[in-house]
Order: sequence, then structure tokens, then C-alpha cells
Amino acid sequence: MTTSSVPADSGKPFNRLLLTGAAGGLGQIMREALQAHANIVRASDISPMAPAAGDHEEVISCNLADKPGVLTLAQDVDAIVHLGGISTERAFEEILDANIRGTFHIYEAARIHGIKRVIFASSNHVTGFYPQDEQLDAHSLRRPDCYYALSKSYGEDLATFYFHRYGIETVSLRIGSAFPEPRNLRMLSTWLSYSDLAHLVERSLLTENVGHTVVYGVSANRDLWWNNRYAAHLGFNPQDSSERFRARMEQLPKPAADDRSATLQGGAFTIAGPF
Ligand code: NAI
Ligand code: 15L
Repeated sequence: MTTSSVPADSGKPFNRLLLTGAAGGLGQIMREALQAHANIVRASDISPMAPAAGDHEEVISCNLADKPGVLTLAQDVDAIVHLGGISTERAFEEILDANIRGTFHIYEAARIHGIKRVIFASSNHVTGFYPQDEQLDAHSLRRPDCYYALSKSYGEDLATFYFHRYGIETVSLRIGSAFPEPRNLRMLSTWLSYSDLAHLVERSLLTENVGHTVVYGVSANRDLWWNNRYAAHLGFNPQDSSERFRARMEQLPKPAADDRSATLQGGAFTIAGPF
């Protein structure tokens, strides 16, 4: 691994940030957005990534299931934005390696290297088995809707444990649906714009004394299922709304009347698999 030699006198709040999942849909957005907050962004993934654009980037291939690899990956970083892992429902064994072991390795790396802040990409699917007409907040009991969601739920438990045991702070982002545009009727409620995502990650990195904060990552959509009252200290103030896509989404074919998944917050994830 070659490390960059950018000086730490730029006035940016971090010298080096580690970004996992950098080849993914959100990773590519955050690789760019994190440049504003750190002298050096260390981008990592198991999949191919664009090469480092200059001294302000480092690109390191790493499998999150490889503990020694993750410990090396996290050397000399000031905070971790952990987006890497399987992002949909899959066989348990795949989820186990990438998400459960992988996130454990991230926290072990934070402990060993004295890294004090993790931003963890959790998911709305940790509460996916609630009906769509119920409003939730961070104190609602989790109802994970698949193995993928169980791995995110475990990630949130790791965050709580590592805070109380070792003082490592985490903001767990229960991301709704972060895509360029909503893709269906459900996403009119769950959509998170890329710009609001970048703002949420910024607030999660810069807010002091977050302990373990759980926040739903969702834009200012009309019909919200989630209330962020317990994350008000982050100052997350989303600016986008899915409303401009409503007419188009309402033209799409409607789900069958007996499709239970269409009434649950987790949507199709509640019936995915088994694999
Ligand atoms: P994505 O699937 O596009 O990106 C995930 C990245 O993780 C991929 O580039 C993949 O190569 C990498 N990865 C998978 N297994 C790995 C391993 N064993 N070692 C290292 N890297 C590995 O997903 P996306 O949409 O960018 O999501 C990013 C994160 O946010 C994920 O953790 C996902 O679960 C979470 N999230 C995303 C939502 C969304 O709407 N995009 C909603 C809720 C959560
Ligand atoms: C997620 O957790 C997935 O990573 C993403 O691909 C979307 O499907 C999203 O949830 C969603 O609920 O729409």
C-alpha cells in the first residue's frame, strides 16, 4: 500500500478518511463528496475502482471478510465511512462474510487503531416488517425483514457495543432508497437524494458527541414513515423531495391487491429468497 503525502494543513476537519464500498452506487458519490472534508480519501472495495485522481486519494482493494486486510486498510485514518458489503438480500453465507464479519472487522480496526468515529450504512430494512401506515422513530423496536436486514441490525448492535465498551462513536444511517430518482410508488416515501445523502454524511462526521445515533436517511418527502426526532442534534435538514416524481410513479402498474409486501415498509425485501 502506498500512502499519500498530502500535508495536514489544509484546514479540512480530517486528514484521512476511509471509505468502504467505494465502487458502489453510493460509494462513487461519497468518494467525490468526502474530498471536502479530508486531505486524503482512502477509497476501498473488493470490486474494481477508478484509479486515484491525485495525491488526495488512495485506492486500496480489500475484502471486508479478510480481517488482517481490514486492519491494514484502516491504518492512519481518522474516521470511517463504511458503505461496503452486500446491499440486497442474498444467501446467508454471503451476508455473513461481507456484512457480519466485515462490519465486525471494521470495528476491530477502529478499536486497534484508536479511530473514534464510524459512519455505518445501515438500512431502512431493519424495520422493514412494519406496515406502511405506521410512523417509526429510532426507538421503535427493530423488525428486520431479511438476512441482509439482520446483518444491518447486527451492525447497529456492534455500534452500540463499541461505543459503551470503547467510546467509539457511530452514526447509523438507516438509508431509505438512495438512487438518482425514485423507482416505484414505495420510493416516494423512502427516497433519499444523493445531495441529501452527502449532507447527512457530512453532519454525521462533523457533529460532536453523537454516541451511537440512529437516523433514517430520507429526503423531505411528502408521506414520510420515519421521524428523526432522536437525531435532531445532527442538524440533518434534507432539501429534496420525491414529489416532483409523483405523477410518473403513479403511472406505473399497481401491485396486486393480495400482495402483502406492498403494504409493508420493506416492500419486496420482505418476500425475497430463500436462496
Ligand atoms: P452497492 O451494492 O452499489 O455497493 C456496495 C459495495 O460494497 C460494492 O461496490 C461491492 O463491491 C462492495 N462489497 C461487497 N462485498 C464486499 C466485500 N466482501 N468486501 C469489500 N467490498 C464489498 O450498494 P450501494 O447502493 O452503494 O449502498 C451502499 C451501502 O448503503 C450498502 O451497505 C447498502 O447496504 C447501504 N444502503 C443502501 C441503500 C440504497 O438505497 N442505495 C439503502 C439502504 C442501505
Ligand atoms: C436497501 O437497503 C438496499 O441497499 C437498496 O438497494 C434499496 O433497495 C433500498 O434498501 C430500499 O429499501 O429501497
